[in-house]
Amino acid sequence: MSGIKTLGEFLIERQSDYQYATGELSRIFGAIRLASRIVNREVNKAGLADIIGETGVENIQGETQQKLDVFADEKFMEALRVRGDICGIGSEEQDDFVAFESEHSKSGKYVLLMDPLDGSSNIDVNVSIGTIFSVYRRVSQIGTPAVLGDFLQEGRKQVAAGYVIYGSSTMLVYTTGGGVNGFTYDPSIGVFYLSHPDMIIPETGNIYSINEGNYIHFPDGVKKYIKYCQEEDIETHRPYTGRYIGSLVADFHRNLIKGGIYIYPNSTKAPDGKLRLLYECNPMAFLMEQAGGIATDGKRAILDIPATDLHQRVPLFIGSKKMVEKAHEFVAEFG
Ligand code: AHM
Ligand code: MG
Repeated sequence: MSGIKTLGEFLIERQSDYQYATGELSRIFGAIRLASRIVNREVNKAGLADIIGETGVENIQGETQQKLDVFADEKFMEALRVRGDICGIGSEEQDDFVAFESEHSKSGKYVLLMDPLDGSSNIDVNVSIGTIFSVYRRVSQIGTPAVLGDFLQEGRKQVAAGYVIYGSSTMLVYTTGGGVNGFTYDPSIGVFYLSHPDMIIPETGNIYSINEGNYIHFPDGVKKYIKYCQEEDIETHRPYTGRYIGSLVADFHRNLIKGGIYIYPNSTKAPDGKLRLLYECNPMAFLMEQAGGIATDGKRAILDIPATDLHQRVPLFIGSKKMVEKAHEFVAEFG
């Protein structure tokens, strides 16, 4: 068994790398690991258990929640609440943040933001979905309830971020600022094993991922970049391959491994794009920068964008360094 490392072992080994090495981050990961195993079990039996389908309740963005979203939201919330290291949670599925009430939780030093089940429109067609999470140190006083300011921090302040992808295999990929590592889940014994150490995105690639059905609504710079991706050029290996799952975690994960660019731009239909800064873009941007790639809104680094609203949306250009830089050239020239 030499050389095989579990997520638990890896976290203990790396504990001294954290800026604040008190074991709390390891316990937070323990909660994430537990909740993701429970969600994984439900996702895998979704078709059998008839759990899929809509609850009919709309979330803050007016989108209809599906049962597994609610289930995942509850499981992550419960797992993190009982441990006391987190004083509050912001969730894409909740209108407002939740400040935990117990004295134990109030003395927690961290807040967590999450999209408990991203890509939920893919649940009933058996396509990969994911959980995205992001951890910050609170800015309010320890011992008091969490406040909005604890959640509205710049992405640059994240102490940890990651995702779980429920796919052909389930993986947990995370960073605490010292590189990106990926762990594959063995469901037969319930353990995550280190399978992708020190993940680095290729500097360039040949995959572009964007919902081209919205082409007509895109800004000119994005339209021209799409045409660039489709042109023939042997030296730059174009035309690129178009790959779009419509599930951010899955599109990101593939591009991280193979090299590529994912774009969810602003458009006439969605003036600020669709994706949420706090729940989706910041954690993915932290991971991407740690893997050697770039994440921007077309101009600014995502991690430097001030957070003003829990459900704030921003355009997202994320992926291989050279590809995102090329997309920027088009945006700068054509808008
Ligand atoms: P969700 O959080 O409601 O699931 O929405 C986010 C998802 C992303 O996973 C995905 O990249 C994007 O929405 C797809 O949107 P679209 O269908 O407009 O292309
Ligand atoms: Mg989402």
